Amino acid sequence: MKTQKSMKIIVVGLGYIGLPTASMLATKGLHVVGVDVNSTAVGTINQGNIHIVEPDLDILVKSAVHSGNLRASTEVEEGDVFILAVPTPFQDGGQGGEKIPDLSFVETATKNIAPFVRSGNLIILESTSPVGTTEKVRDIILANRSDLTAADFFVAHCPERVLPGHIIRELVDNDRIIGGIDRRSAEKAKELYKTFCNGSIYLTDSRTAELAKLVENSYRDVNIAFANELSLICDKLGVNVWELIELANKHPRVNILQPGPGVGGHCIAVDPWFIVAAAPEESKLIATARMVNDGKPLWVIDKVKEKAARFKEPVIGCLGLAFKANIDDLRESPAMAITRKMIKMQVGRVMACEPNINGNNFDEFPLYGLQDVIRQADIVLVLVDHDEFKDIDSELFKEKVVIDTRGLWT
Ligand code: SAJ
Repeated sequence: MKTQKSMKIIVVGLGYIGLPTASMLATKGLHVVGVDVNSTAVGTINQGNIHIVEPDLDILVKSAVHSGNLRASTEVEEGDVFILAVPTPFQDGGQGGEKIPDLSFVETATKNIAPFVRSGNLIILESTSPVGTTEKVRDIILANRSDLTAADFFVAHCPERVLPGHIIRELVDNDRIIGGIDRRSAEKAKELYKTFCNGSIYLTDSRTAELAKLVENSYRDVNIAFANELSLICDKLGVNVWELIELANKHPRVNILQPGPGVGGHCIAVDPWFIVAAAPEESKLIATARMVNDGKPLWVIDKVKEKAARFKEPVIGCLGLAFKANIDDLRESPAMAITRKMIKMQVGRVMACEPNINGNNFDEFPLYGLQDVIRQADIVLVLVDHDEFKDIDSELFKEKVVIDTRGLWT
């Protein structure tokens, strides 16, 4: 049996999860090869640089590459452990209009590693996945390797749980769940994660681990939907939703989340659909929550249209485009969807401000500085609670119509 330090780990997918995990393992002294189809990203990483924005990731990658323990490549090779950290997006196609999971990246990655799997290897699926995907990974390997039996290699699911913006800290501190295809697989995966994870590591079977991850994000989605629904009710009844929530949360067993312009990102807006697609009849609450959250951007646009009707040539200042505060990630961002749609519908002249994005690297529509937007806008629409927006002098927007979807100034 090899010692941890002499083991070679192949990490497939060098995105927000794969790259931090690969770098963390490398800085703990393990030999890591990161594999990605994006040759530009591979080149960037091999120079010790990064292609994504995440606090402190640059330092970690630099030290991993300079230690000689992390190397990036576009080609898979033999190793002792394979970690799959590829995207699992969704696509339209459910019979009831629901979204269904797109497992093509996991399937392709598994087929790519299949020729390199040797007896005794461990394969870990990190990607958030529908129930049964870990078993599918095993079956794809077996279908591509008639010389191997299921007893020859180990397969486990270790879902990532890190919060974008805090990935490095949470990678080390968060508890982990590991679900093995069998007990031995889970135990082997635990040995590996123990090299960098300070949190507790809980072992279970692969299907429970898969569902636990989906449930965590669905729990948050349902709770945000409750807050978003309250914001609609409060608007109708003339009650300040932020004050309402603050007061209700004084109850020892109440903890309502915050309403917003909708739910974005590539996790919470996606993962609940994996449960709905698998058990549509049984997951009515989860599906409804998704629809409440997905309906919020349209509600915000209607609010803006209602106010804009008062002006002959309304100027609408959109504050923030990212899917949440203090990041530059635009994936599934409700702020982006709202801004884009208002431009398309010609609700008025839209001036967007996103302090975390350099306007020179963004060509979909022009970006403006904060002061310009506030000065020129008739309607100021707060879409993201970035720190930069928090301390604006309230005198500046005294005469303006303010629609604050994040409760930043209320
Ligand atoms: N949001 C609200 N109101 C709130 C909280 C969030 O409107 O009270 C919105 C945010 O603005 C954003 C969206 O929800 O648009 C999601 O943001 P988030 O911070 O709740 O979560 P993510 O998507 O950045 O990360 C989540 C995390 N999951 C949970 O907290 C249960 C993270 O731990 C997971 O690892 C990640 O999904 C993932 O990759 O699955």
